[in-house]
Amino acid sequence: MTTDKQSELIARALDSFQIELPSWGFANTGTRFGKFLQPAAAATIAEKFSDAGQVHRWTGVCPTVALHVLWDLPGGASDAAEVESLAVQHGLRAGSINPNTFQDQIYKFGSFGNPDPEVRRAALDHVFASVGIARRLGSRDVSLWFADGSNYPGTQNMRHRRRWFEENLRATHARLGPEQRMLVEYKPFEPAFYHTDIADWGMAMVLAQAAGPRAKVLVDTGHHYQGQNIEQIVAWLLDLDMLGGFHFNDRRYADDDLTMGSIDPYQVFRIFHEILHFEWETGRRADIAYMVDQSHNLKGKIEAMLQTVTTAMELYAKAALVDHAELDARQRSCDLVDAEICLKDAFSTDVRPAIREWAAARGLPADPLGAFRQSGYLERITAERSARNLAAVSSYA
Ligand code: RM4
Ligand code: MN
Ligand code: MN
Repeated sequence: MTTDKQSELIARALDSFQIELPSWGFANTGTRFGKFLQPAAAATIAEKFSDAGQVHRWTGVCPTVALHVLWDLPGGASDAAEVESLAVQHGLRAGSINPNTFQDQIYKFGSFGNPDPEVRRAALDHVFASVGIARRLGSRDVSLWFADGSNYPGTQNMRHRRRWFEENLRATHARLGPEQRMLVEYKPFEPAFYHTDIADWGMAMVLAQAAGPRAKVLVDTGHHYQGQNIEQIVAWLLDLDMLGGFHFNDRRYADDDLTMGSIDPYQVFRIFHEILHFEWETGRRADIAYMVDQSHNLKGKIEAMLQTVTTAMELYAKAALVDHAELDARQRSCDLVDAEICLKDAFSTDVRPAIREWAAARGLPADPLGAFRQSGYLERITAERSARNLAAVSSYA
C-alpha cells in the first residue's frame, strides 16, 4: 500500500507518462521457423488502428501509434490522408515513422552502408520520403533502424561503410522540419552476424552527433549483449543530452521481443529510475519518446499489449517513489546498504492500488485487461477476421 503522498507522486508521474504502440505489434508475425496465425490479428492499417485504439481506450496512456512505412503506408505520402482519418476515428495520432531499408532485394548487402552508391541513394530517397510522410502526419520522430552489416570477416570495409552512413545520416538531418527529430537505433547482431554497422550506443551517438543537433539515440532494450548495463547507457546518454527514445521489450537471449518486464522487471525499473533521478537532479524534463517494440506470436496481441502497458505504468510508478534526496545523500556518503535499500523500497512497493485510484479519477477502468475482456471486442474481431486470417499466410506485418 502507498501513503497519500506516494499516491500523489504516482498520479503526477502517470499524468505525464505516455508510451507509443507499434502498429506491427497487432499483426501476425512469427519466427524464422514458422508462424502461428492468430484469428484476431490485424491485417490492414484500419485494423491496426482499431486494435491500438483499444489499448489506449482502456489504459489512457497510448495516444500514438508507430508506423512502419512499407507495411503501413505502402503507397507512401498518398496514404497519409487515410492514416490520419483512421487515427482520428480511434482517438489516436500517428507516432514515430519508421522507414524500411531492410526488406527490398536491393538491400541484400546493406542500405546506407552498401558499397553500391545507387543503393545508398535509393535508401536515402526512401528515408527522405519517410521524413516527408512524418511532416505530413505531424509526427515528430523519424526512427531509423538499419539491418546493415556483414556475415563474414574481411568481406566488407567497415570504415568505408561508417563514412557512408555518416554522409546519408547528415543528408537525412538536413531534410528534417524544424520541429522534427531523427532517432538512431543500434543493434549488435541480427540479421547480420559478423558485424553490424551501428552496433552499439557509442556508434549510434557518434553518428547522431555528426548528423546534427536533432539526431538522438534510440535505445531498444532488446539490442544488447547478455549482462550489459543498460541503465548506465541511459545515464550517459541523458548526461550528454543524446537520449531520444526507447523501444521497450524484454529478452532472455537475443532480440527476443518478449513482453516488457516479463523476464527482468527490475531492469526496466532501473532505467526509469535513472531518468527520473536525472529529472529530479536537473529540474528538467527529459525529452524522451517511450515506445513499445514487441511482436507477440503466441500471446493474444491486444491482451499482451495491455499487459505490457500496465507493466510499464507500474514500473514507472515504482520509479517515481524513489526518495531522490535520500538516495543522493546516501550515494555521497557511500552508505551502500542504505542507498540500495532506498531503491529497493520503491521497487517493492505495491503500486497497483494507487494506479487503480488514478485510473478511476480519470474515468478509466481499474482493470484494463478485464475491461477489454468484457467489452466483447475480441469476440467481434475474431468473428470478422478469422476466416481471412487462417486462409492467408500474410507477410511479416
Ligand atoms: C528491429 C528493430 C526495429 C524494428 C524492426 C522490425 O530489430 O528493433 O526497431 O523496427 O526490428
Ligand atoms: Mn526496435
Ligand atoms: Mn529489435
